[in-house]
Amino acid sequence: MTSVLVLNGPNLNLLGTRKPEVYGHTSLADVEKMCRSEADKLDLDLVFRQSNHEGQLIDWIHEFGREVKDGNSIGAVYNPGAHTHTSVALHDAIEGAELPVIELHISNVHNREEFRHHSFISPVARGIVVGFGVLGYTLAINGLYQLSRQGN
Ligand code: CA2
Repeated sequence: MTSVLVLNGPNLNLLGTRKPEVYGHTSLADVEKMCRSEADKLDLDLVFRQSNHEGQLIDWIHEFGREVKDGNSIGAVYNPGAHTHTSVALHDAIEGAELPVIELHISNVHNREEFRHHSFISPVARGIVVGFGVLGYTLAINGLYQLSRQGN
């Protein structure tokens, strides 16, 4: 079965435990359930991962770049967390692995602090979903699926 990777960066394991006014009340485990239900509808196998470590995230991006090349995956929905605003290494990993990525943010980063307005990931993303809360994860899976079907 073809897979979709949903990747979460640093501190997203805290989802639903603090800052509900920004990120809502849903836990990462609940987000995984929502993603699994969306993937099931599209006949995709969900691979759901989170890490607080940049190198681990880079290794997974490389792994799934190979999976896409081998025809086993459509790519990744990726919430890079604060790495969005800091990481040239993750930008280079996505570009180098040629991994189709939908960049996702739960909050609208553009109506928050200035330092959240710049993304190192956006220039190498196929699409961006911002500000829809955790609903964005299912929208992004669907969008990535549609793009892959169009051969984009
Ligand atoms: O809005 C998003 O999804 C972000 O990617 C979340 C990141 C933030 O650095 C980005 O600017 C926008 C933060 C993820 C940490 O999430 C927490 C959840 C609960 C409590 C504390 C942090």
